[in-house]
Amino acid sequence: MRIKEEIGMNNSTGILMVEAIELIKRYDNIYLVSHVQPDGDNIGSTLALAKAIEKFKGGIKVIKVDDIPSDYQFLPGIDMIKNYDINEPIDLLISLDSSDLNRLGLGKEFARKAKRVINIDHHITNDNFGDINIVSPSSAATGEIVYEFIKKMAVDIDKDIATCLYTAISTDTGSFIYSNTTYKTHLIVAELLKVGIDVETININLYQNRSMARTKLFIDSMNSLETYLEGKVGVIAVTQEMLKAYDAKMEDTEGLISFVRGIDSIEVACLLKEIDKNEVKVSLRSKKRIDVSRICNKFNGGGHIRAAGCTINERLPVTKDIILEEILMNFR
Ligand SMILES: [Mn+2]
Repeated sequence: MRIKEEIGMNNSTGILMVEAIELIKRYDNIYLVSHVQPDGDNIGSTLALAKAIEKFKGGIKVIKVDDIPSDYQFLPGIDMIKNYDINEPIDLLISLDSSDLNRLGLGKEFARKAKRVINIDHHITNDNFGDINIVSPSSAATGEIVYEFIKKMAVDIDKDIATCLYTAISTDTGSFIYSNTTYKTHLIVAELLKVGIDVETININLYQNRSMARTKLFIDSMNSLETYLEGKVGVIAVTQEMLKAYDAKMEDTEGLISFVRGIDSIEVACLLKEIDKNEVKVSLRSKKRIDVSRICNKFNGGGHIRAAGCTINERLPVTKDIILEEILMNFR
């Protein structure tokens, strides 16, 4: 009993969840959406909530706003993510794991059309774009909030839902080692394991499934590593040319930046992803003291203290200079 109480979030979050569930009961045309460039928390928490609402009242639609990386194709309910016509009636849009409307890609248009928007997220930079905002920056993953939400709905967490939630929480905590991991994280995951999910298979799918193309991309980009401040800052880059050479996609860079942060001297790791000639996506990770969400905020990006990102519309070498200057300033 005591454990159940401890997992629960604070009162105001609970009230917001009750209000959100009332909207789910009231409306017919309900859509779920998450951000572009989907990750495990995005897809896992979306499918978990989709399956729960399916059990709760049925008729839920999940909007596809980007391609699904191959790592997550094993997830139960992955086929629920589809293209939908913006001209269909839409009453309620539930956004997951997205800090602002722009991150939703074409989901933004659905948000504009919807009568109500529920915003469920854990990014500290969330701008509360919803009519109901269930935003909990202390949660390691949106999957943790969705776990609470499904409990509030009084929907039974079955193996499929638990598999999706485990994936969401495991990926956003780097397999439960990042600083966002709390005792609540472990309590929730303990509840998920109780359901009898196949953790071994999930972990092989998530972490022991790297293609050879991706491995070669890793080796090549690690060769581009440059360090600054006596090895405290590490920068690597992935160019379009490299992707072409290994027939890889930008999503294949997943895990690269953690590898750089794993170097003993590194405090800030930076990955530069060349999307286009004049568009570079910057990913930052820190180890102990630098708040990288503050750095990314300056360039209209966002994220978390130890993991953040932004986009800079410059050529790759120029972007490197701009972001490096900002990073180095944070060490003063
Ligand atoms: Mn997340």
